[in-house]
Amino acid sequence: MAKFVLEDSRSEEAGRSALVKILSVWIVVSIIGMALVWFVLGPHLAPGTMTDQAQGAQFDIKFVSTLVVPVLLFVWFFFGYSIMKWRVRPGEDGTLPAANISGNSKAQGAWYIITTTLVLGLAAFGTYFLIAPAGAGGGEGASPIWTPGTTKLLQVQVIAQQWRFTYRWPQFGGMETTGIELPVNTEIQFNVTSLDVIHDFWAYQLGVKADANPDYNNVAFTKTLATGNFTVRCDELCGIWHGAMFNYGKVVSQQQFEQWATNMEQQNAPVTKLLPKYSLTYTPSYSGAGGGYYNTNVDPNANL
Ligand SMILES: [Cu+2]
Repeated sequence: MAKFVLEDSRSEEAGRSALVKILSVWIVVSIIGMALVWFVLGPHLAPGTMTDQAQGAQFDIKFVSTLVVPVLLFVWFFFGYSIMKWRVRPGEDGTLPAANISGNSKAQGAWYIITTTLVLGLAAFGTYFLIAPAGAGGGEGASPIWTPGTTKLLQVQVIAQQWRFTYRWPQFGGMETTGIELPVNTEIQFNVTSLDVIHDFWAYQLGVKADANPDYNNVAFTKTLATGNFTVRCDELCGIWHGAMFNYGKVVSQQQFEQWATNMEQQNAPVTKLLPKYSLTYTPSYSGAGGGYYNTNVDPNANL
């Protein structure tokens, strides 16, 4: 068998100069790419900037997306360069390129150190930003660990059921509405529950997402920062019309909100009278989905 002869481009020196070439182009392109992602793409990333929590999520996504650029480019550059320069040509020993990498402790060490640092760094970053500085906007369960640190909260109960959301307002006489409006620059406390199966309250542009479980009060916070529209979707497969379980909401001025809520309270007063007492969870009636719902241990026929 003919001995394999190293070409110039495969000597150690040539390899090093190739690496320097790849690295310099990589650094320049990475800086440009990172700037583009941060400044051009960044402000358009989901979920927007309508609330504190949305802003926080957008920052996290922007940061991670920017960090991804050099990693992705390095893989592409290295891959492209390898194919062009180091591919096995007809008549060559195909095991040589692999042999150059296996057992290369420098390359392997660098790989381990860089990937471990990146992953652990991201874990620390994610954990920190999940808790500080403004909470994550996620459902925190019945006794939330992170709270906004103010007692001046607008409380909105989200009642999910197959296949709609209803909103209940304990600070407005316990009225129920099918739509949702929120005042700007206000801390909101969502109390999310379900009347039947597992749903999920996902107010996309608010950066809020909380599971809606029957017989459970799931609390989520957000602080509105800008007016605008938002979409509410169910984000837990909940039956045949799951895909149709959505509605729209609005963040409006505080004055507009007061007006809307007061109007709704008056309009709904006759219905509110018939509702069960405001409660953090409700048990459905035995008469099924069409039959409304009642607090635990209340005989639905007692009012008839
Ligand atoms: Cu649902």
